[in-house]
Amino acid sequence: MINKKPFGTIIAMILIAFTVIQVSCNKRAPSDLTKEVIIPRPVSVTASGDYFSIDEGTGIYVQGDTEEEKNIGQFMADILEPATGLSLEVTLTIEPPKSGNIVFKVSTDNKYGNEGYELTITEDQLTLIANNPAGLFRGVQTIRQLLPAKIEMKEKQEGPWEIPTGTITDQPSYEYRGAMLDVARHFFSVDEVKQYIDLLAFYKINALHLHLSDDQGWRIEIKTWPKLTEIGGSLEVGGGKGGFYTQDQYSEIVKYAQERYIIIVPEIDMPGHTNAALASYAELNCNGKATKLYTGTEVGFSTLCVRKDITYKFVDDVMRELSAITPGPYLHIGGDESHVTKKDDYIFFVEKVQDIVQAHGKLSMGWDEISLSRLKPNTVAQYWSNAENAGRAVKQGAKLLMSPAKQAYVDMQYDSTTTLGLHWAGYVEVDSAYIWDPATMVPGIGKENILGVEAALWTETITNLDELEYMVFPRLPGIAEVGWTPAELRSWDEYKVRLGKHGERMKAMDINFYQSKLVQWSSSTTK
Ligand code: TNX
Repeated sequence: MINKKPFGTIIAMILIAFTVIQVSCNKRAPSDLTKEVIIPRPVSVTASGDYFSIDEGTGIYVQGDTEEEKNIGQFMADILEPATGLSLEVTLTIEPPKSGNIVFKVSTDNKYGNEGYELTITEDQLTLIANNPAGLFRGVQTIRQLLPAKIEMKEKQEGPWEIPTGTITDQPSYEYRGAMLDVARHFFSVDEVKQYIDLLAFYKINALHLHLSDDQGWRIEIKTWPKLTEIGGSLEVGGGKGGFYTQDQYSEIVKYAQERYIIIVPEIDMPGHTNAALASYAELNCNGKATKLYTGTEVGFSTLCVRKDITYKFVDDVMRELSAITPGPYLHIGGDESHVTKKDDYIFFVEKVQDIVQAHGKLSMGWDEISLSRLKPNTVAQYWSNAENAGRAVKQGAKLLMSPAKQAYVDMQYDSTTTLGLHWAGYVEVDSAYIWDPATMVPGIGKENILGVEAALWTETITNLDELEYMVFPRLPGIAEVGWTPAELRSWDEYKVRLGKHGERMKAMDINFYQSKLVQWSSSTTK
């Protein structure tokens, strides 16, 4: 017999079935903190299977003793606000907070080093501990990456805003993790530089090296030599308008970077790469005649007049003014590709300039060629291609900053189809920028001789932020990981999967990145 149920009963049964399915779907799967995608990869992660949620009731309690730590709490609240629509209250306190909150603590036990941190996440509380504000700031970047990718979007998104529970203990392998931006070949505005700084901070980079002068442009106001920017700052590659930073604008960049625990390393490239200065002041030339401004892309044709006294008055004025507005320890003196400077002159010049830098209380940094000269004990040589130069620097007791062109020059094209960039050092695909170890790069030079790593963006072909992002992403996150994560925790096969998932986050951040075929991008990433 066919059991004829009334229509109403059938509807009721369907509704019950739906509810049962919904309830079982809503039941959260246990979380796994070890599976979260974090770049650079943290040193140690353990999972405990629950979730901590950020909602209207969450506050940020900062158990530090200064406004500085409170500002980091506020930085985090500001980052979370657009997508969550929540304005988390930040409180400086010594009281233990009620459950459900985020706690920042500064610990004095020196366990985490300058920039290390520990994150302990339970269902009730998220605790971030570090020895220094810089460590808290780095930890905040990890927290960002533990939330869903849409946390980075500018418009309000649907929650929930959950973070898997467990513990992360983390600190950098190398003390210096930098990015160089050439603002001389093409000028980048204060606002563009700030946007770049925000991206660098996200990957725990701690130094922005600004290449402030070259043949095609002088980009920093020097009050005692005003024509440097009036004339030397007026053009750029291709004949465009150029530009420069006033000292106040430069200070604004320094402050913005400082708030993100990033130092600015200003570079004045000398004695070669100086046509913009030579065109601005006739007296800097050996023949007393100003050169013409240059907007091409050749290198190695210019030199300061090394045996003239005025040259050192010039260098002294520039370095004095720069050191006064640069709180970071380094002044970069360039020193690369001085092809028309006699070798003896070059050596004489680099030695004198190191003295000047030291007299202004700073340490010299220079491209690896500077090792032809006697180096001061604290001078840093930036390795870009010549192992012999690197070896000579280390023998003199100098440390190396590693920017090998075949790995860390992010102005190199990805492959033969890339339209931006150059390829004199070869093509640098995303894997090449990741698969290298600073400590085994140059025979005979180990980790103890290395200050850190730096991704360099020369801008002969790069004219705006969109193009910058395309060249820098996703190679910079890889180089950031080379500098942060111990070599034994790095493998391309594991990283490429992580990067593929991270694509969604770069997309949420509106980064114009290169979708390399070597990486399987998660489906919501691809256009
Ligand atoms: C070499 S590497 C240079 C720069 C160019 C760059 C282009 C180095 C220290 N100097 O002047 O812009 O190649 O990739």
